[in-house]
Amino acid sequence: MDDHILIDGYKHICYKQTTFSENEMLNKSKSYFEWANKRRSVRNFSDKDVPIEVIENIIKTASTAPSGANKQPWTFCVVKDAELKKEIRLAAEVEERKSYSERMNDEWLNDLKHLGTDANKSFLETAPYLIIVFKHSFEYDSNGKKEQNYYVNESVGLACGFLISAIHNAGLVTLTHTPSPMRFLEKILKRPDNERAFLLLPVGYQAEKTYVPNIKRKPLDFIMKLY
Ligand code: IYR
Repeated sequence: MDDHILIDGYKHICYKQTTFSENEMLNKSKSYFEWANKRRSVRNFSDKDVPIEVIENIIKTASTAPSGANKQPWTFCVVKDAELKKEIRLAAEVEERKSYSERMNDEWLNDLKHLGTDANKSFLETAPYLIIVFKHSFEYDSNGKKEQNYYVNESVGLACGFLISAIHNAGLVTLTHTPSPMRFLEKILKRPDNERAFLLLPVGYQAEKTYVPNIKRKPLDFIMKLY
């Protein structure tokens, strides 16, 4: 018999968060930060394969994120097929060429200079997997009637954060790629009309020799205000 109560007729199960001594908490929070601070966005991938079970675990982790009314308004499309990856790369590069030459203004292009990005997206073919995250603007119930979702961008953004962290935890790398507009992904992957492409993440091992820009994270004084 499980430990539960009814609140307004709805089952609530007993929840117990594991707690630590203050000393353990200090050590754990510090080492978690140090581990998180090692993560970098990487654009150079090895083509070495990764077991699909690892990708499945990463996606299950992403789906533990909180969401508006617990609607979990997301689909994670995993692309391993080489032909499909090529099709996505070609379509992304069409948009990216337009973005770099027409859509992004001088300030934006200038802000990106130190990252060394351009319209070439070869990583979309090299990485063993592409995870394309779709947000559900709304749902269809079993009768085809539309149902609302809530805080969809916040929810899916949180799930993507969990996803990126899980990828880092597995010793793999990724990059938040946002070829804009992203409607081509809905067409190529034949997604239903309640789904909108949100983020594209290539996932795999980093290439043997990888360099990343020497960026710095803002110090605590800049990002935290204690009241
Ligand atoms: N989506 C483009 C451009 C780009 C935009 C931002 I904001 C970045 O931080 C990095 C790149 C691309 O992926 O190249």
